[in-house]
Amino acid sequence: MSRDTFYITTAISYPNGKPHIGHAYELIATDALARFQRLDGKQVFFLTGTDEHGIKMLQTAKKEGISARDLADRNSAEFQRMASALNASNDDFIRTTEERHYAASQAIWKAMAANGDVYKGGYAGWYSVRDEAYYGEEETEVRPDNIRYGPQGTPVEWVEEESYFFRLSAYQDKLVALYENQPDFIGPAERRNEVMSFVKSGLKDLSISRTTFDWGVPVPGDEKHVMYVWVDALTNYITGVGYPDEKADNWRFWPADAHIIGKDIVRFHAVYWPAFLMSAGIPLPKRVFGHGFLFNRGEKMSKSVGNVIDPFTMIEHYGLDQVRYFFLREVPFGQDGSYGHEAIVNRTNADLANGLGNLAQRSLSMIAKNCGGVVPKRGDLAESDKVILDQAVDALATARKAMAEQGIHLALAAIFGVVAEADRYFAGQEPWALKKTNPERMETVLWTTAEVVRRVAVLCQPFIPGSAGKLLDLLAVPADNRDFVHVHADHALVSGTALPAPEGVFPRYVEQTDANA
Ligand code: ME8
Repeated sequence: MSRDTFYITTAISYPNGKPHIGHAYELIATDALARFQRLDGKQVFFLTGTDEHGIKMLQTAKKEGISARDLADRNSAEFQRMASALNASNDDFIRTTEERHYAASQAIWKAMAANGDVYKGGYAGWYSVRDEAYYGEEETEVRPDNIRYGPQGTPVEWVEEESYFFRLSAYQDKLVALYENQPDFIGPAERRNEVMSFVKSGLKDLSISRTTFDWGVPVPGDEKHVMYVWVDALTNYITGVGYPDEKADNWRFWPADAHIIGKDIVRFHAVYWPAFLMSAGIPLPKRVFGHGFLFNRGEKMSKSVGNVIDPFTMIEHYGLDQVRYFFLREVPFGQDGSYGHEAIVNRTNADLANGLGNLAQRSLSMIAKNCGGVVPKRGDLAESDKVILDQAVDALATARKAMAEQGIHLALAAIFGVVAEADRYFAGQEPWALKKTNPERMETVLWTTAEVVRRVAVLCQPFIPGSAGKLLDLLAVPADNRDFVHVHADHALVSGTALPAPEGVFPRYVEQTDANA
């Protein structure tokens, strides 16, 4: 039986610096996935937050001459500000320094220990502070600069100290069985293959505590130790829905339907996390999806933009929905992508300003001028009208299938395919010529076009929520008639309904020619 709840998370970001475009990208994509399910009738819980412990935080704070807590407070606030600036619809924002999270982390630790999977020993091995990860010697290499590096290209250091261990080796077969029995557990396929071969090559027990610093969650019963940052970080996903109180109202959202993370941290989510959960007797998430990395093409973005790696500047310069649309449509979700000024301008001008925006503006201004500012009269529908109207309904089915597998770009391609088709329909019907020859037919063509715009706008809400909402306002669609069930013809525009004065929703980006810009 399929559940009517849907729980989705982003990774929680290290607040050792300000948020960058990679963080924004993950949040935008996860927001689109969350909004899609909400509009499709699910009860959604969407969690994001900040991962505030670990040596990386401590070292950065030292460099800046402040405490780790002050650094976390300052930058976590920036991450929260970014979430609002991106119009993210997260239901909660978790910080791992919160009381509730200490309780959850200590509870899962105790459950793993009670299951016999935690023991004390001595750790001696390589550690990367930048990745906050332990690596086997065979995964590291000494480069010509005489520094030893880990598999993600970050320097590693030798660590030797008393430590608690998690019996990860005992979970090797269970993990392989999980990947085999639940082939959707890891996506996309490349990530699944990587994890599968890592696990099959043999798992060693994992060091899960540190004694050389105290910025972390204390190990229950042995407070000289703090938990390895990834043990507490991964636990955020259950803290967020009430663990260890399994009677908490939000606990019904567990297990998570999807953890959306970057490809660099798939190992933690697809190997350590399910092993911890199995050990603690907690159900496993349904899917871990590793998206690609974004790279600035290196080109100068625009004279006036300055450093557009900063998500705030980017939103201010191009517009929020333009930025959201660009990343979601341009980068196949799951693959790496690059961004640059020209690519953003070309994509958003073509699809938003000249595409959807122009179609809405042309049809709505004709309606304002020629139909008395009300939804035009719908006469008998011709075959061509029915075809384009049906395409918008079909796009929902295509988008639903794509979004179930995080194919965000494919969903958008289907929806904007309808826009392109509707543009051809509008041009082919020549409503401006019908005005003299057949005004009734003109009204039907304008009704059909406006109705297609309505359906497309409903479908666009997860991706460009603000602009899609404005389009629906221009069509006088009531706020409670905007879910995906309303895409259907039963909820079509009613002739005679008064419409507000049309206005442009997607301004065209114009290059600034001013030499000082
Ligand atoms: O890894 N492009 O935090 P983080 C796309 N705290 N995604 C990127 C990116 C880029 N250039 N750079 C980073 C951590 N990301 C841990 C997670 S979860 C229990 C703990 C993604 O701040 C990255 O892959 O380094 C990760 O999913 C997220 O941003 C946070 O990265």
